[in-house]
Amino acid sequence: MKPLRRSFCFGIIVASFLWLCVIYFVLWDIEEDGSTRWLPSSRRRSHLKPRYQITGLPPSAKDDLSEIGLVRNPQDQVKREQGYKLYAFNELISDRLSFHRPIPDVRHQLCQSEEYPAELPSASVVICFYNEAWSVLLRTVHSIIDRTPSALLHEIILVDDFSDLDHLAEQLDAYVSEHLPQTKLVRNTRREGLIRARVIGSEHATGEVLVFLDSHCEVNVEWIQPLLSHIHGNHKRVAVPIIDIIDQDTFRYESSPLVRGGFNWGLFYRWDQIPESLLRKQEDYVKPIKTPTMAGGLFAMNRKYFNDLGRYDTGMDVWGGENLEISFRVWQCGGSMHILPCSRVGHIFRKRRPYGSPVGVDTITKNSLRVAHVWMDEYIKYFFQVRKTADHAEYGDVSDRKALRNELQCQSFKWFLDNVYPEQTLPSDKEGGGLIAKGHNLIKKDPEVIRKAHLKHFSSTLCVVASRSPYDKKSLLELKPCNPNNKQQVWHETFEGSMRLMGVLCLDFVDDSGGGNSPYPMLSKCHFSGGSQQWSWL
Ligand code: LR7
Ligand code: MN
Repeated sequence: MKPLRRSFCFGIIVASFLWLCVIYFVLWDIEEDGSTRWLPSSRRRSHLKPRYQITGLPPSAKDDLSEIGLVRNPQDQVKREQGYKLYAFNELISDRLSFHRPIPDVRHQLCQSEEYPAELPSASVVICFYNEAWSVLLRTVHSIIDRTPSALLHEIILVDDFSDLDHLAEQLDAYVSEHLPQTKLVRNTRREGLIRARVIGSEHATGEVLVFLDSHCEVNVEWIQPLLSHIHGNHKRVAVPIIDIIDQDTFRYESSPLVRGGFNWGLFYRWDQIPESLLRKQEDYVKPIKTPTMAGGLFAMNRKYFNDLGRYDTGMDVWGGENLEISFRVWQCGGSMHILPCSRVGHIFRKRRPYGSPVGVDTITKNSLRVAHVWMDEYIKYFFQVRKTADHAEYGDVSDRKALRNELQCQSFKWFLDNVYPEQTLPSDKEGGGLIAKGHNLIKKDPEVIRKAHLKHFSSTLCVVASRSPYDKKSLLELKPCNPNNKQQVWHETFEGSMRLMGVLCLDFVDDSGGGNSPYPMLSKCHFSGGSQQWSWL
């Protein structure tokens, strides 16, 4: 009996050790600074994980960057810290990677046999940048030169939005003139913000098609052909690639799933599931997919159409809102917008925006107000319902944009919702959630859960739990010692960005500042409309 009991104990110890390893790797995350935290990070953005088989990704591609981030000496340490401070990504790694590095071809396998017309319009690629990292900016440009057939690349236009970092001054002039023959560098003489900077870039362009990209991208194999083919012969189409993820910490290039653009009533862009009816056969994964909106940074559009349609609202400052504005405008004024799944461009997603705004912190509210006043008709009330404080904010004069809408004889916002975005639901007027379903629309009852995890406090061993019961619709929240076995501490993160305790009630942000209280979180019935129930990872 004795040896048996010993080996039994030994077995238990081994099993527990293995179990701890599993917990460690599944739930703990290693932070930028080397510390660990309990939450899975945005780096493992599982809502951006592929839903279908990735092809062409070599098995070693996941590991080949593991050595490259090592901090070997104090200079490395400084570079790393400065990089995170200035750009919110790991510049140390970027600097060690080639401008011409290979990236995995993550397209659906059917894309490989896709054929494109021999004659396609050529493109002016416009890239605006403000204080971008040297190696990241140049890798963006080189990836375009390396992976775009020269007949299709009319030129690259770099618009410097009044950066003040040294390497972007003479050093960049010299690099462009020595190494980048097809590239024009335009310098703004004051900070315009990305919206006016793009308009300035478009004014310097002479190609038939405009392609806009952010300054921290890498284009993938045959990225431009699907976009140009889609626009060719039908100039009122706007073409958007799938935006893959370049990891801000490791610079790994990771495939994104096929999702499309939506928005919530606070006028924030969100990723939506593609309705199942559009994805029945394998071929559906490579065909153009109608999208109500786009993320904003990466798209192709006929240049004349861009101008005729009113370019951008140049009354918008710095960042935000222009992506929904141009999406509404395209659809409401007779155009269309599609995602071309065989076109893939990687983009560095960051946890924070590393720059401020010279005209005030909150340009997103001003810009969103301009969108709402010009394009949303009576639906503007839902915007104010969600963004309660916005109606006191300044948004300038929008009369010229209203005149543009008249001149182009655009459709109503109701038309847009009915015809382009019937999946959108309206927020409720009633307190405490509930939904008004629009006509035939079904509300997704069982949203996809991205992950289940404890919400752990950063510097303690406490976890967020309901102070009453997880089934109590008005329960406040409190911190209690984490217990990995306690189901009542498990939050389900859903695709739309809601956090549901045990998958039932939603983490809600109650802004009762009108009543003199500071905002606080509580549990509420899930309303599926983003806003106060949409959470993102910082
Ligand atoms: O004042 C500025 N001037 C600029 O030239 C501020 C920024 N910029 C440049 C900047 O260097 C970058 O190249 O403009 C580009 C976009 O700025 P980011 O990278 O800070 O924006 P983002 O990627 O966080 O934001 C997304 O939404 C923005 C709303 O205004 C723009 O439309 C971005 O282009 C857009 N990016 C994408 O769509 C990539 C996918 C991200 C998602 C979702
Ligand atoms: Mn960006």
